[in-house]
Amino acid sequence: MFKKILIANRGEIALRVQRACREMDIRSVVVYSEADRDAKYVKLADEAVCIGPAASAQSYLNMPAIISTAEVTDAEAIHPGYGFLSENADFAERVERSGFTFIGPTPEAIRIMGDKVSAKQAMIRAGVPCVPGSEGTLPDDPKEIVRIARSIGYPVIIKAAGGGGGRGMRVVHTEAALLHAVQTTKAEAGAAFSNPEVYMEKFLQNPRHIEIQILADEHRNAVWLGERDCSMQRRHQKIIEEAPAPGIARRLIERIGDRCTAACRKIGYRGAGTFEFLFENGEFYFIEMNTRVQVEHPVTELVTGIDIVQMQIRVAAGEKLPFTQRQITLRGHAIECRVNAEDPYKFTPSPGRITMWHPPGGPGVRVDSHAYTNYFVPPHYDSMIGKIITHGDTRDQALARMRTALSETVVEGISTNIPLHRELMADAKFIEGGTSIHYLESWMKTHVR
Ligand code: MV4
Repeated sequence: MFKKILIANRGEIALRVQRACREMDIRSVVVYSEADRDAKYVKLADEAVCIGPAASAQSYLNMPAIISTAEVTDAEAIHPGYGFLSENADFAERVERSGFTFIGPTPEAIRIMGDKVSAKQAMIRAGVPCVPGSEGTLPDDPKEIVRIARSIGYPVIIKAAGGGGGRGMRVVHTEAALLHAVQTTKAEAGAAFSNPEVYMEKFLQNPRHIEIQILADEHRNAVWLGERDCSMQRRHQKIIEEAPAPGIARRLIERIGDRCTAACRKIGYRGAGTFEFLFENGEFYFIEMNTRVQVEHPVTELVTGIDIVQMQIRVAAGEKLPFTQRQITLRGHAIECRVNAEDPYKFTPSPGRITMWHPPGGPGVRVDSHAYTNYFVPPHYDSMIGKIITHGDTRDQALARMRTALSETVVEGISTNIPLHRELMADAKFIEGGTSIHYLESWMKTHVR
């Protein structure tokens, strides 16, 4: 096992990775920007090195600074967390070429999944069900484009191969609007991702966002750890996630989970990963794969009892997964509320000093946060300051515990979205379960102002 790991991230996930290291008796090095000098995880780390100014481009995205810090501190491996360099294949490659272990998949696997067209082709070949659409990227010939759209049937969605996470997409309802939409999406994709290639899919009008967590080792073992329902989102920012997904038959999940692990074995995937699906009318459709640990990983940890970050470290060190699929059982229900420093209804960021921080506690309550009383939330980064996660034997119990947890939580000095979470935990449709990806945005229209 590694003796020392460098954590190339900030905020709650830097603290989360550090906790995994400590439990495994691994020393941790954190890199930090000038804006994160006073962060709790910087003080708690065995070693901490300032690598640049607040701007991410000069600190958390600065590959030479991060790799040279690993060199001078004698770290053996680099954990990228989520965001920043976590899904950058070039970074993974430079880490490995410099003689360190990248705690994640191979650069090749990251590259395949980063290109949404090659990801989809790999999944089709591996037997994972995908949204009906173009076979590969769209051709230039307008007649061909029109023919493909007719064969799929309107509405269709044009997506950039280099996009993902909601960037570079356009919905088309009629043939009259098709060619202009394709041209515009291509131009935008060329500018944003330096890759103008686009593909086409049937547009699903009211799906849920369900994702499958997997773990794989380099010995071709792969397991799936159940699903998460991440449908409660606004502008592609998730705010509530839960496991399991309410109302979906176990045999459907098992079938799709087995497809995901078969795909992992087929492509030689290593590490933690998430298969994202749209779920509509009882069917799963693959859309993208994330090759990193995700913000919402704790809900899966609570229902499986498996420490996903520790498993990432163990498989990166070449160990075999310590369990088989049959040994994985799901217990109870978990819900996560992301706590953001923002106006709860206008969603404008609210950085600044937290003058009072009282996190909740009690049975079945977990708080993953780097915040504390007197912590200054810097304006330069994502507004998430932590996550409240509750677990119970049933969804009702997890919900009741979340209501209690939210009622106990005190954050003063900045605005947070906790008032929004309190309302949603009392919302009849959310309590019923199974709301779609459009629910929050339509809820806002009827409940705000
Ligand atoms: C779709 C879709 C409907 N039909 N693809 C948005 C994020 C990216 N991961 C894929 N996205 C979507 N792809 C087809 N064929 C609707 C979305 C979508 C969405 C998906 C997941 C979570 C939130 C979303 C919000 C708006 C649109």
